[in-house]
Amino acid sequence: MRQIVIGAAQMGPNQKSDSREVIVARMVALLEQAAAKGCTLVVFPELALTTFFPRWYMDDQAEVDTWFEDEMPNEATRPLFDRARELGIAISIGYAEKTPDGHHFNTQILTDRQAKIIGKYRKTHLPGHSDYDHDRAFQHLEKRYFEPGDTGFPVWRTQDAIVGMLICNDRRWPEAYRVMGLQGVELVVLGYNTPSVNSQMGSEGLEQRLYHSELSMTAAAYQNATWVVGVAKAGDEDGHPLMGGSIIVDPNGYVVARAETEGDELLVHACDMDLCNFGKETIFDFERHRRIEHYGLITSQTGVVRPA
Ligand code: CDT
Repeated sequence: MRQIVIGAAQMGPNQKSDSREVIVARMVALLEQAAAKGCTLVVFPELALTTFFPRWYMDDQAEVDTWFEDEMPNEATRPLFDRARELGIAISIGYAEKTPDGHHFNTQILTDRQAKIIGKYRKTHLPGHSDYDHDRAFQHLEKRYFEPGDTGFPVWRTQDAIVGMLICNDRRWPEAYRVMGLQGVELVVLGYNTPSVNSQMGSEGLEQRLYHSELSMTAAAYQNATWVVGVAKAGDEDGHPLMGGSIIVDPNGYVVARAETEGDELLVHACDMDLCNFGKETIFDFERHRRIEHYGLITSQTGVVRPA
């Protein structure tokens, strides 16, 4: 048995006026709870350190940059890294990253149990739009503030497992999981900020939005015989509701833990990485069963081309 006790640290809302220090203190409190339950890995949401700022239209790049981190760890996040090291807990955190040469990414990092960063993933699938959209009930300006990630979908060996990361909208794209599946991934950790309301179809409803989120993660877990841990930042951020629905999914696609609130809430599950073996050796033994001669369109064509 290769067991990792994983904490999915769902976070409640971060208001625009909340300082990084106040937010990090909440994250440390979740980490302490995780330690008491024996976790060796805790996963935090996308853009964990700030409000979901892409809902706000900004013209001034200096203002935009106030939502980004120039280095990690930094002064505000050091208490989290220090406590994680003392407790021997690996962490995965999402944040807005500004690189020394001025690039902007939506990023997630993974540490080892000594709080050393061993992996960095930059969000590939950026939803939303670049310019102010008058037709939406509210804005989703990820394409304005971030560049598409340049990392691809790497995996890392840590805690005797093969681990990969995704960020929010990435969780809806089967290609992303499959690229990691082809590297033997056994655990996909991901954070998200998903508005409770569809800005382009208000009638959609929360139930369907939660269903689509869960469907994406459970299907991918089964089809790649991997654990998936999806962690929300939820609740009302300055009048804009984000849905919860954080889950831990086993390699058969079953949800083994699910958040019940839209606040700070820790889900814990002892995840046995050896549960991935059966699926990987049988129905999803890629080496024996995949037919790559028929998959070319997936990488040669982006959009739909219908027959004449
Ligand atoms: N953060 C993020 O990627 N949210 C998207 C919302 C899509 S609506 C523009 C998501 O897929 O959950």
